[in-house]
Amino acid sequence: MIIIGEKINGTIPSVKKAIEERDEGFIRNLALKQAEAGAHYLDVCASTAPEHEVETLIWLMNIVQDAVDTPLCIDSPNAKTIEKVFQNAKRPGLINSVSEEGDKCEIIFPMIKGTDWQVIALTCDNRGIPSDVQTRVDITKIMVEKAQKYDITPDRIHVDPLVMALSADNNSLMNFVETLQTVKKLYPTIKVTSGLSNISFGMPLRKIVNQHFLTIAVYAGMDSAIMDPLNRDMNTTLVTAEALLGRDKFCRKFSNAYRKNTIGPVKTA
Ligand code: THG
Repeated sequence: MIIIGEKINGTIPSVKKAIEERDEGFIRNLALKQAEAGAHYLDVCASTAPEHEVETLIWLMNIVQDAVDTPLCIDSPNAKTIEKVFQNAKRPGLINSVSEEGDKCEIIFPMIKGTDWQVIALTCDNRGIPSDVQTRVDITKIMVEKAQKYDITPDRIHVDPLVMALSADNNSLMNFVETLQTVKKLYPTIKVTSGLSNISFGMPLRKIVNQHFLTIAVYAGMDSAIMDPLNRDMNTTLVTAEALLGRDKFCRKFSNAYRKNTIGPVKTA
């Protein structure tokens, strides 16, 4: 599983405060801890008013890149913002995200043409987030074909089917699985990603629901996850699911994680 660490996000109250106070140490610590926990990319999301977004993102990017070598996942709803901060990235990472809304693909795809950058592609368009599988697949096809014009191959695209809250849509998880299977049949090398927390919105015991969602998504073949790599219970779920599915030779990762005391009940000396 490719882990995209989600902790540097201005929607989290403590991070919002650190951004407002320009507390470099707080952000730096989140970068170090997530990298140490095994994150492959570090999401950076300013979530500030649009007029401060570019400046805030560059500030976040500089702190993270000063602290760790882990590539960034540049997270903004605004493609123009991503375009403005892109040059500040020291190494190729992930763009989060494009979709069929407005001219996002037309801004982002030429920008990453001929680079090693990858991109998260949300399956929504000017009509919003589809509730059915077919529209999600249709939107994916349009984005993959647009990407192809810039020599961006499907293996550089992480499709995010935008999982709805289960409490609002009973078919949410099954639609995610079916979208994943259909787009992978069409494009065998494409990647599928998801945040882990939308599924449980409006439900009690959210973390439990999120953990079980992860198990099913791993089984279905999800390639990357936008998650909290510091969440011990979530890590336990991930490492266990991968071992059970035969994706952890000799259960080595599982054993090492246990030995390093990063999974299972916290052991106190
Ligand atoms: N898809 C894509 N990008 C995304 C999302 C997505 N970016 C934003 C969001 N969804 C993913 N990021 C977060 C960041 C923080 C939290 C949830 C999603 C969050 N964090 C709590 C915290 O850190 O305090 C608790 C985390 C925990 O322990 O589980 O709630 O869907 N493409």
